[in-house]
Amino acid sequence: MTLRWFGTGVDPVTLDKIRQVPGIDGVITTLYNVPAGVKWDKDAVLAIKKEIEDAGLSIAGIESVNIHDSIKIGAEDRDFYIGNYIETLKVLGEAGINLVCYNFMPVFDWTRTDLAKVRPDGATVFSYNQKLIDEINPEKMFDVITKNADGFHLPGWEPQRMAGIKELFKMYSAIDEQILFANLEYFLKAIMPVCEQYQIKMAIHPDDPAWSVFGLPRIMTCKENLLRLIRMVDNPLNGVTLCSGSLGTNPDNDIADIIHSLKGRIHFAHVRNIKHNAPGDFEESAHLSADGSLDMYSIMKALFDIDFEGPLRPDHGRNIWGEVCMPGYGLYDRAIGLSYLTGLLEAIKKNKGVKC
Ligand SMILES: [Mn+2]
Repeated sequence: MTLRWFGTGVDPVTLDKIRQVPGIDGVITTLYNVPAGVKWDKDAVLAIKKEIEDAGLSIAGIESVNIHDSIKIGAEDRDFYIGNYIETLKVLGEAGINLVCYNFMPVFDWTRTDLAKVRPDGATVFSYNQKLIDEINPEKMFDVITKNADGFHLPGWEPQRMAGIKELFKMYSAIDEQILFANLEYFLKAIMPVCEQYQIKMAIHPDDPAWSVFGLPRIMTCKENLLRLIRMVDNPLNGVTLCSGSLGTNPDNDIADIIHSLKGRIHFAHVRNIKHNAPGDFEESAHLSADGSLDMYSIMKALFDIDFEGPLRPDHGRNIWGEVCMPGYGLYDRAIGLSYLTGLLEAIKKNKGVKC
């Protein structure tokens, strides 16, 4: 059981607080201010590792090492950026870190239309409404997200990247799903030797929401495409981050079935709930099954049944009790979520006669 932590000076949640969450084993972290495409500094990795270990925790994995757009587009300079990625993996491998989460979404990472939708109990959550997206000029999307973010910079919405957004859209204009898949395959084949050398598991995060946004291609959206990913580079180190909330944006995705079909290739799990309001319209909810549309018991049971052994974390939380935090990443609701998931797992294990 882990929680995501963005680092001192970025994340208002401190490691000493995280350590007090019952059942916590480690954190998922990153070098937050390093732009995509830049090689990670060895001393900075060792420093954050030491800081986390000094706090009585460990690094369970990195989320994320972001992929430069040239790699996703297949631009002429992609080998340069793949080279930097390989150097970063070496630095991580030498530091004893062997799980890397990444995504392959064009231009925008996760997308929401509201970062603080008020729910009936007064909690605020991320929400998404396709109708609103259809009315927004994509070049304005960055402003929509940042205006909403209480002065925090959000993962995936780094200002330096979004400054060139017009240019980015132009670069992606010739990219369709097939080309994006081919560019992903090229990238994975290039990095597999270094992953083998250090036994680093690569765990691609599904696209969120799990459909095309602003006409940009998206490929990590459903069981069929996830299976295509693991087969096209058939190395056990090429795996998936099972994010129930991202895949769950599409009600056609049967999360427990997807988990079973990816047995052995899920290296990391994000478990959270969402509530479907209408097609293309959803909001995040508490982790509790009854508060949303996903059956959290069946998701946790499926992970147990396939012998999933990687790190698992609750995902975004609601903002509750007036906490001042990065939207989606307060301590309070994520700690509640973690406790709930730990409880489900204890019951599943004991029901199967497993001691815990
Ligand atoms: Mn996720």
